[in-house]
Parts: sequence; C-alpha cells; structure tokens
Amino acid sequence: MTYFSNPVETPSQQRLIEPPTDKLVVPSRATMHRETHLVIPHGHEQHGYGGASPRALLFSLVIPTFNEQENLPVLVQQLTTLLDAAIPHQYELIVVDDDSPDQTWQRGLELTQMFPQVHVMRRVGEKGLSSAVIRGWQVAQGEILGVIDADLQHPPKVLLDLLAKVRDGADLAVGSRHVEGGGVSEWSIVRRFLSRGAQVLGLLILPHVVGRVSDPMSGYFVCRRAAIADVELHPQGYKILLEVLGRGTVDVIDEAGYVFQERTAGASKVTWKQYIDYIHHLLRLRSLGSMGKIRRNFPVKAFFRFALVGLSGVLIDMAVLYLLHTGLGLPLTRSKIVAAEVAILNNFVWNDLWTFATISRSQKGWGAKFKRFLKFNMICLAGLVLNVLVLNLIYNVVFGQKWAYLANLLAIGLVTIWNFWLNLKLSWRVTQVDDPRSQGH
Ligand SMILES: Nc1nc2c(ncn2[C@@H]2O[C@H](COP(=O)(O)OP(=O)(O)O)[C@@H](O)[C@H]2O)c(=O)[nH]1
Ligand SMILES: [Mg+2]
Repeated sequence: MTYFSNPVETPSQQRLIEPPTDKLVVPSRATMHRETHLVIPHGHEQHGYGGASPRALLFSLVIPTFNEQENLPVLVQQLTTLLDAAIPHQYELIVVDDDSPDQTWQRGLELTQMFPQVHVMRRVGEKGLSSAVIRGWQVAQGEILGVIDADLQHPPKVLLDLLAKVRDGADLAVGSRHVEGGGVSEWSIVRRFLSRGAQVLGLLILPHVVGRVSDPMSGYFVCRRAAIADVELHPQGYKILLEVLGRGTVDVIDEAGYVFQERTAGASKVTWKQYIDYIHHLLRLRSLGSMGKIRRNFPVKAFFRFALVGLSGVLIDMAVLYLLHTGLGLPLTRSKIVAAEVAILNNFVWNDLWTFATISRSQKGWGAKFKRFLKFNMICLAGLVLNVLVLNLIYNVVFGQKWAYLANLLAIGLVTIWNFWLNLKLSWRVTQVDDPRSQGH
C-alpha cells in the first residue's frame, strides 16, 4: 500500500489529446500544455494536463486519419526512422483521427508505447480532413508545422526536403506533383483530367492564390507557424493548402517534387462532394479577397455619419420648402433652390465638424474651409442632377413606371454613395496635408 496520492504514470497508461473546440485559430506561440485524458478500458476517463514536455519543438507533423489502421504503423515507422536521424527529439507526430470505425486511434495509442513522439487525438463531434489538420496544429508544440496523408501516398522521404526549405527561409514548402521529380503513378486519363481541370478552374476563379504554387491540390506541405497563426481558418472539404495560401501570411514559397503513390491498403474518401466543396471554397476565398479590399478601402464609420447627416439635410430641405412655399407663398422653384442650399450648408457644417473631423482638423484656416465648402457644394449639385437622372432611369426602365417612391429611395441611396465617395476623394482629401509653416497667421 502506498501513501502517495498522485498516481504515477506508467508507460502502459495511454493518453488521448483533447480536441480543441474553440475557433479554428492556430496560436502564434506553441502550446505548452495540452489537455489530455487517460484511456481506461472501462471508459472511466481521467482528465488532466500532461503528455507534453514543457518546451517548444522544432517540428510538428499532423497525420489526419480515417480508417487507416493498416497504413498508420508503417507510416509512423518510416517517419520516425527518417526524423530520428535528421532532427532527433525535436519533433512530434500528431495523429488526428475522426473516431474511425476501424479504431485507427486505438492503433495510434498502441504506437505511442514504442514511439513517445507520437500523440493521438480522437475527435468525436467534429469531422472532415481540413479541420482535423487544423485541430492538430492547434495543439502542436512545433515552430514549424506540417501535414502528411496517412495512406503512404505521400512518400515520407520528401518531408526532409520540405523541412529543409522552411528552415532555409521559406514560409511554406509544398510537395508538388507538377515540378521536377514529381508526378502521379498510375492515374487514369479521367483522373488526370479531373485533377488538372480543378487546377485550371482554380486559376480562373482565384488566380492570385492558386497561381502561386504548381500543385494547389497538394495535401503534403510544411509551413512556418507564423504564416498561419492568429487568423481564423474556414476550410471546406479537402483543400487545406488553399486556406493557408488564401488567409495566411505567406511570402516565400518553395516546392519539392514527389510522386503520388498508389494506395496499397484502405480506401480513398474522395467523393463528388469534394469537387463541389472545392469550387465553393474557391468562391469563398475569392469573395474574401475582393470584399476585404473594399472593406479596407471603405471608411464605414464615416459613411454612416455621412448618411445620417444627409438625412438631417432632407428634413431641413423639407422644412424650409414648406416655410417658403406654403408659409410665405414664394414660387416653388425658387423656394426649392433656397431650401436645397440651406440643406447643403447644414450638411457641410456637420460633415466638416463630425464626419470628416480628423481631416478638417489637419486642414485649418477659413480659406481651406471655404474651398472644402465650394467643392462640397459642386458635388452635391452634381449629385442632385444625377439623382434626377437615376430616378428617371429606374422609374422608366427598371421598374416600368411603377413604384416611384421606391425608385427615388434607390436613387437617393446610390447618389449618397456617389456623393460620399467624391467628397471623400476631393473635398476632404487625406493627401492634402497642410504645411504648418503656411499657417502662421
Ligand atoms: N481525420 C480525418 N482524416 C481524413 C478524413 N478524410 C480523409 N482523411 C485522411 O486524409 C488523408 C487523405 O485522404 P484520402 O481519402 O486518401 O484522399 P486522396 O489521397 O486524395 O484520395 C488520409 O490520411 C485519410 O485517412 C476525415 O474526414 N477526417
Ligand atoms: Mg490518399
């Protein structure tokens, strides 16, 4: 009998890494403690922190698996032989298994006995190749991260080339079937055609991302942690590399050729759904690019203020028109011109004080203010003409003489954007920074 209450771990105790459940974000610093739970045959699991040494490693390689129990031991044997020779004690292999019916995760745990550098995560709720890879990276301790298929279709030897390229300065090194030394072994014409077709499609939809590598469909690559850290990833389907290229900070890319091997055991999980997912993923990344650009260039807050000020202008315009025309009996056109000008003046004052305050503060003096007012006036008057034209266009051509007020609302919306943009670029221009010496009054 012992008086020590802390259980002493023996090699026979097997721990699974708890899958993270938060957002798919890889931390910029390596995880030092990952939650694990003890696997006890009767299902009484014990939670705790452990299974990891408290220091960062050089390299973490994720092996996503689904029904790969035959392949996994062979792969682990080959990888450890290679990596033990190249970077002994500086790496880990993280098997991420989606609760395979063939119990690949159990096979992984058995391997940890002989290979302490192997760690296993068994995911029960979440599924899918790409998210499995990211979950693995999230708990990784390495400064360099990688992924390799478990089915021996990615020759392990090439890993050393990829790793060397990242250590030599690349942010990302991709195993490629389409560079020297690369290829596919026994693919049918149809399969080659589909693979190349998918690549061409990618080039058409997302040239700046897909065009950066010769094999964008590759699932075999190594990258610097910093290249993908701290951004939320939204992978879809199989193509995790697209996500890394599309959302990561990847400057230097290198490639190493490899020949895609035939499977000898297990089966591929690729179905038609993966092709649909792929196209969807491309489109999502594309919209991220263009929307991101618009969002970066478009000052949303200033636009909101501008629209609010515009609304106050409409009310003032109405009130003055009512006062002059109905109240004082002045002719309609003359009343309207005065009303519009009062509204423009109102809008200018608020935009100068509030909407574009930071810019007007840097362009001091009454002269500069007057210049801004003149420009604003011209743009608003042009906007008024545009408003009438657009209103007529929508009313007559688009709606076919129905919905006059809806047409006007649309016209006002479009002209507001137009007015805002022109005023931003011309009246309250950032580049027109005042020279402090010219202000000595
Ligand atoms: N964790 C996890 N791994 C998967 C999933 N689908 C495929 N894999 C693994 O990802 C790798 C590549 O899958 P595979 O079906 O061979 O794709 P293919 O080589 O393109 O035909 C293999 O190691 C699979 O076991 C999945 O849903 N979850
Ligand atoms: Mg495969």
